[in-house]
Amino acid sequence: MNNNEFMKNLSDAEQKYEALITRKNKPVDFYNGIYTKYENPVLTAEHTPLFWRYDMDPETNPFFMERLGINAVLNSGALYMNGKYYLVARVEGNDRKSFFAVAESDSPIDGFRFRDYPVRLPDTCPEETNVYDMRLTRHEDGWIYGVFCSESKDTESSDLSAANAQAGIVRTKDLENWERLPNLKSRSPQQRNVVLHPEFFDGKYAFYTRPQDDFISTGSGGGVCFGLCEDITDPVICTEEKVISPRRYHTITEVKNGAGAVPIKTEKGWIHIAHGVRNTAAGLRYVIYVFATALDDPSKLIAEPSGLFIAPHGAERVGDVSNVVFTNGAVVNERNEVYIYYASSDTRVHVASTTVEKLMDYTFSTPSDPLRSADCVKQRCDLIAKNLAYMAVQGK
Ligand code: BGC
Ligand code: BMA
Repeated sequence: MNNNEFMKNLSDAEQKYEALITRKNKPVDFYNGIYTKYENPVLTAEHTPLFWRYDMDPETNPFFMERLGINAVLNSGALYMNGKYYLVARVEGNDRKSFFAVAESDSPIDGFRFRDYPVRLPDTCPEETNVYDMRLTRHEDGWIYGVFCSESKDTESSDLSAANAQAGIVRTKDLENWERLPNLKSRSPQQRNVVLHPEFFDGKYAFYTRPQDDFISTGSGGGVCFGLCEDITDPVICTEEKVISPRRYHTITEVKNGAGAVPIKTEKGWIHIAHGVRNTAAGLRYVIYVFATALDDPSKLIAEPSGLFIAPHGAERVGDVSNVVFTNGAVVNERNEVYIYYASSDTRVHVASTTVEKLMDYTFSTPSDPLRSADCVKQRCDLIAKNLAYMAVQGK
């Protein structure tokens, strides 16, 4: 390839990149009254800077070829701070290793641009092979914590894919310099989907955990749990991990569930946006659901609207791990707007928007799951009867 061709390919790629980053997002024609969905994902592999992927020097890269491709940008922690929206995304290289990178924008729905370098996480665990799914908690102690999954090979198993998942912890003030703390210690051999509660409880740090017996299967793990920790610099769960959102037979949480975004504090309780998993002939299906816990006791379940909150739709259904939506970040701005960042099929990040008021109405006025078809029919007939009576009075 001659130099002119190199320059042309580079300039085409640069133009496409700028057009992608500056592209405006708009709501799609989807209505459920609960949240708005948007046309474009907010982050994709193509949102990563060209200089992360290409060697820009024609001498060493005569064909303007991707040298270190990016496969996907997914599960992203989120923060709203000083008028800006920050996403700490899970970026996965073509080599299947994930890392974290900060993207920021003045708008919650578009314009996200990655910083020049990914997060250079302090490398303190020689056995750690992969890191992913960071939750960002702005804690009342003044730090921003990132709690993520630190995955290592299970050397005791003869199964090559057997792994060990632990909760890694970092903290920062600026999303630029990260201090790594020891991994969280709990009685469970496996921990993924751990979230730090933003406030002290009983003077202690509080974690949402998800104990599992095994890497993939929860075994005796009963669901999303709550446990306390005295010292964040020597993080040990010192209380029993109490189940707060149990997984249940024949529901969207049958196989697994896990905390998602850091809970949102509202007048009526802490609202948790979590994920539930069931097994199907086509593999695991991940959906997002909501539950609420008491303001004075974030381990006490006070509401759980029935069923799923966000499910994969249309193109969201297809990707590296199809039929998955997953969230680990949501923000609230000063206008009480809520932006939920969720990834589809382990491939790209979308946003759904609502308000605190609507989220509260959804959480506290949606009936809960009666758990049996017969009772679900009864629940629906009650709604139909109420509506028909109301419509008759209205003369419709
Ligand atoms: C993958 C995660 C996945 C987990 C359990 C990990 O190796 O990186 O995306 O959630 O396995 O399947
Ligand atoms: C995991 C999560 C996510 C992922 C999901 C679906 O258990 O921790 O990383 O989105 O599986 O593959």
